[in-house]
Amino acid sequence: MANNISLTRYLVEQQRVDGSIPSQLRLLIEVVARACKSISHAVNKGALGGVLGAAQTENVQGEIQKKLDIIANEVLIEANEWGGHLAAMASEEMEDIYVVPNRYPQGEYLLLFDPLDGSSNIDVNVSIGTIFSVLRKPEGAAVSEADFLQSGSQQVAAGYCVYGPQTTLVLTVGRGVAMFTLDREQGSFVLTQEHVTVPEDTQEFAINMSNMRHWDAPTRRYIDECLQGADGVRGKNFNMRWIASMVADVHRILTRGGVFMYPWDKREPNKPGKLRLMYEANPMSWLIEQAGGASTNGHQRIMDIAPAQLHQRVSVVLGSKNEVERLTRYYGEHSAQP
Ligand code: AHM
Ligand code: MG
Repeated sequence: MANNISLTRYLVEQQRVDGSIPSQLRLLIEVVARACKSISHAVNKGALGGVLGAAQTENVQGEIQKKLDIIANEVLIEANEWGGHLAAMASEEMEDIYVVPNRYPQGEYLLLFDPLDGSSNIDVNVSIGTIFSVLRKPEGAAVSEADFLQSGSQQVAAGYCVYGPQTTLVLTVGRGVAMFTLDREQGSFVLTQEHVTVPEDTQEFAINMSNMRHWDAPTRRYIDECLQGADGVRGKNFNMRWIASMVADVHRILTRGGVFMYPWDKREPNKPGKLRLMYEANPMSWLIEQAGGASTNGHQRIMDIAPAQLHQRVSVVLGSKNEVERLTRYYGEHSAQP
């Protein structure tokens, strides 16, 4: 790989090769990356910047917002509203869509984001991140929430930025997955890995084990078998990791394989899961699939789900292909039981 390929150069060259990044989309990705740089800066300052702790507000999901949730949301909106590349935005932290104000030109794209994923890790100095997904605005009338209700397979770009020991931006526009590391001296994202692949097999799973008693039967069976290790039907030992920041767990899986699960559970039986389809599960599913992995809700490919609501939740199993397929089989066998 050539040295020092900036995100800008990567995007320009990619457009030349296969036409996959028209100029409005390139501007959009660059602006999101710039916003992530600014969020990374705020995250790094921590207590010195007065950004830790809770705000006195709740978001649409009924969760207490952290100061950084709000800061990151504002940074993304302010960075993206004026460039003419977007028609509207939607965020985990806002109940309604944010339509680009009249004083700015409207573009052809829609941006969705979880501005600060892993909020419970902010104050304990553990990796957190920003997740984003880009859709094309359907032709026609003024932009509305209904325009956002497209399946994940309609995404034109998706990615995340993880604020960890390094700040890394991970991106797909449908031609594989590329990773860019923030060079703080240059102030730019530099390409550090292309053609990211998730190994088909793994011996590592990620799930919040404290919810075990609430799980459904297929999840229990799968994890039980992993825990039996070399003595059980799997005939091999498994390791476990759970960071409680989806960005960090997915980043590990893109780096060395594994399977990530946040299944439906009995704590809130009327909700399909904890994670949100539009700005968490869909972008992560596309990245994982683009890297050769798989992603399902147990019954259906996540990116085939037709969304009914902006803040819809979903059960998530994603990562190394053979493990995801095994779990899908367990779901199939379970629902086939009388
Ligand atoms: P958030 O977007 O409000 O931070 O919530 C999503 C996070 C995911 O990043 C992570 O996988 C999960 O919630 C952790 O949940 P739990 O604390 O139940 O283990
Ligand atoms: Mg989140």
